[in-house]
Amino acid sequence: MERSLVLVKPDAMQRGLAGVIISRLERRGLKIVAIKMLQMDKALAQRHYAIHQGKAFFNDLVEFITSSPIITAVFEGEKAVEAIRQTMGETDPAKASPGTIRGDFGLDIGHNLVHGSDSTENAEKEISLFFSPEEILSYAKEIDNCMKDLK
Ligand code: DAT
Ligand code: MG
Repeated sequence: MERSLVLVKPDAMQRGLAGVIISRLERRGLKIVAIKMLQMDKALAQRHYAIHQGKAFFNDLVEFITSSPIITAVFEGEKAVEAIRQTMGETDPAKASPGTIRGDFGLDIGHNLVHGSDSTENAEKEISLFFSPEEILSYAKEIDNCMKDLK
């Protein structure tokens, strides 16, 4: 089953939006298989956002993501990466559709509330930055069987 890494970013934590963000992902049908709260340090932020090193916004991004505790979680489900990206909305909240997390709660690209991995390959890499294999708990839910019957 596909997995993806989600970060509830500092702006969402400060605004009290952690619950609604996690809830929207759960209600989409995604399963939490790992979750914890932490404050990223500069080194972890630079590794997590390594692909953006050298871009104009990189330093601000690192400063922002390390500015407050965050919640990090692994969500599991069919096409989890794509489903989470859709539920989050476009990177720039000003362009994100209403009904998405970013489209409903944000306006500023530098404060877009939530991170979700952009590919299964990056998901695996990002998950390993935040979680050891023992911290990821796969478990069955009754609903899994119901959904299987519907296919
Ligand atoms: P996403 O978070 O949708 O995967 P990304 O990987 O392109 O977007 O960028 C990572 C984060 O960097 C993004 O969530 C917010 C910030 N960012 C991206 N483009 C930016 C820009 N043009 N100006 C300021 N911050 C930006
Ligand atoms: Mg990205």
